[in-house]
Amino acid sequence: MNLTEKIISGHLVEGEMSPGAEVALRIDQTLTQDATGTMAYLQLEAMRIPRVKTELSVSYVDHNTLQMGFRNADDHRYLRTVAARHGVIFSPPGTGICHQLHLECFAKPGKTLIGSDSHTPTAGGIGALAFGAGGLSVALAMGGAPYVIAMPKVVKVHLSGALTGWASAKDIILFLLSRLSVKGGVGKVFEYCGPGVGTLSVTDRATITNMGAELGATTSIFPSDTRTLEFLTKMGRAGDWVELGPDPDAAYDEEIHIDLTEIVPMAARPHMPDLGVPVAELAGLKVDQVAIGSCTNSSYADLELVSQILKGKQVNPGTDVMISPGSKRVLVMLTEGKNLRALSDSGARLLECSCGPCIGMGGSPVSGGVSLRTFNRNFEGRSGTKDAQVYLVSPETAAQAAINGRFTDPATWGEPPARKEFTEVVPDIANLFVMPPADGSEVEVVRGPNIVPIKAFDPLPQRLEAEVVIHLGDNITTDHILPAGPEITSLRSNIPAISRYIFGRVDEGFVSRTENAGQSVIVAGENYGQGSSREHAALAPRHLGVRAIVAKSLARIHRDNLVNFGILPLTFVNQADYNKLPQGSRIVLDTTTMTAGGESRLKVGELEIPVRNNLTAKELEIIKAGGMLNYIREQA
Ligand code: MIC
Ligand code: SF4
Repeated sequence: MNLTEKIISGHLVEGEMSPGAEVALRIDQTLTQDATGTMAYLQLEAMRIPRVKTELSVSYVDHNTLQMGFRNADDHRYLRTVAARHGVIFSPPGTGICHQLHLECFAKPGKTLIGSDSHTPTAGGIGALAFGAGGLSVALAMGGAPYVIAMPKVVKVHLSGALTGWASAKDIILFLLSRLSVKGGVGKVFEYCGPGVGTLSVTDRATITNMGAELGATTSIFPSDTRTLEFLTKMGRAGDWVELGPDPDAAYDEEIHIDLTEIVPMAARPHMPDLGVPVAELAGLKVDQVAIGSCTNSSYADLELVSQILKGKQVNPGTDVMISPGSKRVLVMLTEGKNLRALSDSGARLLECSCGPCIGMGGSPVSGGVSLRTFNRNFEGRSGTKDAQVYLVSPETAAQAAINGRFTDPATWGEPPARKEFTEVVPDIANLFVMPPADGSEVEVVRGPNIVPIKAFDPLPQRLEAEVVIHLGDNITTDHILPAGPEITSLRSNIPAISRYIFGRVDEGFVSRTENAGQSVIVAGENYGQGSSREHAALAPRHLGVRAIVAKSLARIHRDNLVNFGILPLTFVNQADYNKLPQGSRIVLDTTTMTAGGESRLKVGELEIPVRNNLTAKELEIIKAGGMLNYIREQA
């Protein structure tokens, strides 16, 4: 067996491990973050589950930590109290980014983890099998339910050689993305192996598994070896180590070879993570902003390296440079290793240990500005500035641009400094988390006025008559559907309010048109719903009356979120029919004759358009019931 199959078979509750078939997995750990967590815990409460049944569940607050106005602060108080009541560890704002903290403090090789954030596969860097999921799926897992996925194909990514010069782990994944595209990983797990693996540290590996999300992959994973043991030992968790890897004769569905000696510094151009080119090709381009951090590149090793590059230098006066450490431990290590001084003296701005500019929580670039970010997504407008030109780069490339104020050719950078993974003695950090009481039943859950309970949805009508309210292209992200930023994200626990922003940056008339339509349909091209796991991108459209998505293809997590909230995910049988459903068309669908995984016909006037549903029998039942919460109630 390969490593993925080993962990899946050890957690298999139901199903068979043949690609595409449904498998239900026992989930050992869960994580949530604040922007998706409020909804997840409201759902946990709605399911009347008194205490979580997982080995470990953690609630992180890292996305919106600004606490501008009461809404955001109230959300944090709700998360704090609901965690204590239900046996969940609470990570207060400022402690760090969920994925970096989880890697340092909780992730274990061989364990299963689901998180209400698409970058949960970061924990694959330590050998955990980790999936991003919608909040409702995470709530169900906290309640002890298995997590159901389509058994992925397992891709062997064979790494040989070692990185040279200024190339880093980030460049490996940017290279892979440029080769495979943002939909190249759909339905697949990327399992890394080969002699190159041992040359990469755990945080390097986590950078790669983190951005496997941008490939659309189900997840990515590295073996657990002596580097993993070293990392866990430094984090004071040697006892969590087990050696794990594929059998020597393991079979895979596909194979990719990467010779690490051939990797060069890369930059993903605006506005997609798969638009990578060698940095050398961009030499000369002026850079207005450099942002270093995010769950992709905010480890001590990354920031220590940046500090070595910036040491004794001044950042370019025309470039705004900001740095967010991934966790308090990273911050303390930087302080104790005297690296913070070098960063501060360079003139860079130091931000809180949180997601920050990555999701547009401040740090927006200037109008039309070029921003270099060590992050994982450069979708148009995500930075908060619609016409900004965002490039994704490694910490090395970012630091060089910070000094030079422009992209320069790596051939001119001289000798790269050695990467240091840890300080001599890794400090033990006190009071990072708030532990739940042994019995939380007396804890009062405090809800502010912005926390609105979720209303029940009606079942799918037997005859669905609906209007096509928007006709979209390929690769529509959840950031297009529901933008982030402080103003909108503070409404994540208030569906009626947040639904006013659906497609706001794409089409201002969307909300009123959809409300007027009563029942509606969205038509899209390939890979609809890629990116974030935010279930609000399904829940809020459902609130506005959207009953079906008809697309050429759909991204995994978003598709599951659509099912959870009773929206039919349909795909065209003939891709050419995509043009036959323009905005304003009216469709009729007889839902009584629909069969799981079968074809149905959309009637559009005289025309009949065949569509497929790819749903299991249970998923079809869930949608017919009007969504998962209704379904659970019916079952009970
Ligand atoms: C993101 O990177 O897009 C986010 C913000 O972390 C999202 C979660 C969210 O929208 O709350 C994700 O990746 O799932
Ligand atoms: Fe936070 Fe950005 Fe990572 Fe999402 S991608 S979890 S917003 S740091």
